[in-house]
Amino acid sequence: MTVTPAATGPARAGAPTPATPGPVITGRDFPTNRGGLCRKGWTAAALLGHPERVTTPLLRGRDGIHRPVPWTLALDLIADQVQRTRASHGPDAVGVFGGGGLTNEKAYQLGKFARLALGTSRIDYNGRFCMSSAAAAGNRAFGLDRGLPFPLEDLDRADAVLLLGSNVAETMPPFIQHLQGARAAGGLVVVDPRRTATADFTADGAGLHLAPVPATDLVLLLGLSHIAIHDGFADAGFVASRTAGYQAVARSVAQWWPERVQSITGVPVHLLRETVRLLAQGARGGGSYILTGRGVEQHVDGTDTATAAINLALILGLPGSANSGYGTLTGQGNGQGGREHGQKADQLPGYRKITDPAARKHVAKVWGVDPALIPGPGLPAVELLASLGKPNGVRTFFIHGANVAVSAPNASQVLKGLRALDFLVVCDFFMSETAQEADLVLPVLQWAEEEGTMTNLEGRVLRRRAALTPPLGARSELWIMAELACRLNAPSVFSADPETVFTELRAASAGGLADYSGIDYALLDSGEPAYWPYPAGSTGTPRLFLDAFAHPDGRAVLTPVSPSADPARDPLFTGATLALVTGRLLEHYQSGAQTRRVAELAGAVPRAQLLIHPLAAASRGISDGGMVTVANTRGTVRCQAKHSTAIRSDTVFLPFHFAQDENANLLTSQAIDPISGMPEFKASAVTVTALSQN
Ligand SMILES: Nc1nc2c(c(=O)[nH]1)N[C@H]1C(S)=C(S)[C@@H](COP(=O)(O)OP(=O)(O)OC[C@H]3O[C@@H](n4cnc5c(=O)[nH]c(N)nc54)[C@H](O)[C@@H]3O)O[C@H]1N2
Ligand SMILES: Nc1nc2c(c(=O)[nH]1)N[C@H]1C(S)=C(S)[C@@H](COP(=O)(O)OP(=O)(O)OC[C@H]3O[C@@H](n4cnc5c(=O)[nH]c(N)nc54)[C@H](O)[C@@H]3O)O[C@H]1N2
Ligand SMILES: [Mo]
Repeated sequence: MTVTPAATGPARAGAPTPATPGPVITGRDFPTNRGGLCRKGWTAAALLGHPERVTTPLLRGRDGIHRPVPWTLALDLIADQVQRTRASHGPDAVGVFGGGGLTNEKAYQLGKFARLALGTSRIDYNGRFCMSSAAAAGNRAFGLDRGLPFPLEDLDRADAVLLLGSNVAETMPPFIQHLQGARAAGGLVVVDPRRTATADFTADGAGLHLAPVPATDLVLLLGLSHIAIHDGFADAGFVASRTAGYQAVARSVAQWWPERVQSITGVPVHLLRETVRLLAQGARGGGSYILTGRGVEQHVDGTDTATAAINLALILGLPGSANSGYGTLTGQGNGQGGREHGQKADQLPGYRKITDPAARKHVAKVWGVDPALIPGPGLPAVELLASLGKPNGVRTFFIHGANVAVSAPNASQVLKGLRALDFLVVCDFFMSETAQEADLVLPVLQWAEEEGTMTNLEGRVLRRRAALTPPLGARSELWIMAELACRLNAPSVFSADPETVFTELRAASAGGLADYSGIDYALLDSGEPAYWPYPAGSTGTPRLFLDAFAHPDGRAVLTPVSPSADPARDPLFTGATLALVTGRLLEHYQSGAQTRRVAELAGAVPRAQLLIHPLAAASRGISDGGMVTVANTRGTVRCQAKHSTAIRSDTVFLPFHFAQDENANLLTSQAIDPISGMPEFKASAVTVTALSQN
């Protein structure tokens, strides 16, 4: 491809001017974290002026080396490439991958950019890997998905909290304070195959730790529902007046008697009974909550498992009460808002369905286009990535805010796909492993440099203020989209100004499930809490479902679910294989693209370690600190072993924060949950072998 250099020019249209913080509440008063930050939070500032920051567009030459090019040239090149791809392969050969870390404004505009400027249906995002199963279960049961349908502070007064597959002590340290009440009442129950730092909080009479065989949580939850019903703990009044589907669920759990559940999950019957007793007792006292995390959701049956957790909560009468409930703990910075406004394959802004004619009509009107111009549903993330470079697949790909070369399942196949593309554009501020594969890297702004809004795990919309001037050469993604839309003669308007985009988002979301129409920047700046749905003229909704659930008849729906033998799932525990569980460490964030660059964090945990029980290690001749290979048909990881009695002896654990041959996702599979599209991140069969040291 021939390119003609053009002048960069001094204009920095995409760079916002730092704003003075408004008269907002101070960090220490903020109820969610009470001013507390975890270690990553305190060190995040180290990344802002980092020497490895990308500060100019970089074009990869034939020799594979990235060299600076001016912005005008970079944008012209992209527009030209998009047009060629569309002309030869059709609009769906252009694809977009977004991120749950993007502000609401960027996530919204990215969805619109894909559908109108690129004309493609092929957009999805990394939240598919994160919140999709819980979201699908929430929609199914409640008719609406907001991670916590209540303010986090409500937990403080609870007597019992059942925390399934979540290691908040490492992944959300400020959250721990909200478990104090349950601990004091002896009612904290942590379900994790590892004795995590979170499970340790149940010690000394503070509660229970259940350590099931990985991927058996669905059975565990069916067993808990069985006990709730058969031991007389069901809340008959609530079930009759506020739910539908109870009878079918009651029938379906009849076969999951406690001893059978013990034999599959390994959790003793008395602990199952005690868990139900604590929850039922709590519900009659200070309150009870059931919370799920990625450990139970990131499975091929993640939606059904989250559904089983909700069924249990409904049987006990927890949701919709003022002091009890069910929730899922949302992960990424904008994991909530990022899943509401259109960067999902099947979604339009305001949590609308792209297949719903009324939704298309509403959004098309706001965008000033014919509804027929909005493409239909695209492909969920795993399938989208699997289509890269394939016949009828995506050939020109945009990535905004994800490091898929490390974080997506079956990473070696993903890398192959990235390399098979005709053209890859990656917007990032670092040369992540994914950016290294890009034909063009576009340097964008970091959190402290941009204006916008985020929606937290409670559905509370928050303002993000620009506090720093970005490096010369970096641009906002809104500006990049606006410039490209202009070059592609896109219909509608693409603004580079966050407040203008937010105003449009409000109109697009009006009347949808996630209605933001009554929220504006002035309201957010005033410090008034803004929980969605917040229709114009209302004062928002801190607590959902108190009077009605979001289904048309106002009832919550119990759906019978049962374990099935999914042929795509790795059979666990055959021969000498161990179950590989992946997850997080306190010191690192996600693919490590950011935290491996912070000296303090990289120094604390410089490389991947495989947690293995001393018994499993001994039978394989693996020493503490010795090197091992962890392998299956998809790939091989080489790393150090660390003996630990805090893990089941049939299970090993690897964090997914590391790259190259320490990347845990070399081992995970692309098998997905048929309802949510969530991949199986949490249970892979592996063989572990000592590497002979010479
Ligand atoms: N330090 C740090 N904090 C983070 C992040 C980070 O990368 N680093 N990422 C953020 C994001 S995006 C997210 S989504 C959240 C995730 O937060 P969490 O959900 O707390 O994180 P994970 O470590 O992925 O998984 C939680 C636990 O699930 C357990 N687990 C694995 N398999 C199973 C199973 O089959 N059953 C059960 N019951 N448990 C299982 C693991 O042992 C692990 O301890 O954290 C957020 N916070
Ligand atoms: N094996 C295994 N794999 C997993 C998981 C697991 O538990 N186990 N968890 C999954 C989950 S829950 C998640 S959320 C994903 C996370 O996976 P990723 O989102 O791929 O992980 P990050 O490291 O956060 O990558 C974000 C990238 O975007 C850049 N970035 C940050 N902010 C912005 C922005 O505003 N704009 C742009 N353009 N770039 C930005 C960062 O520098 C970084 O390179 O990983 C998933 N993968
Ligand atoms: Mo996540």
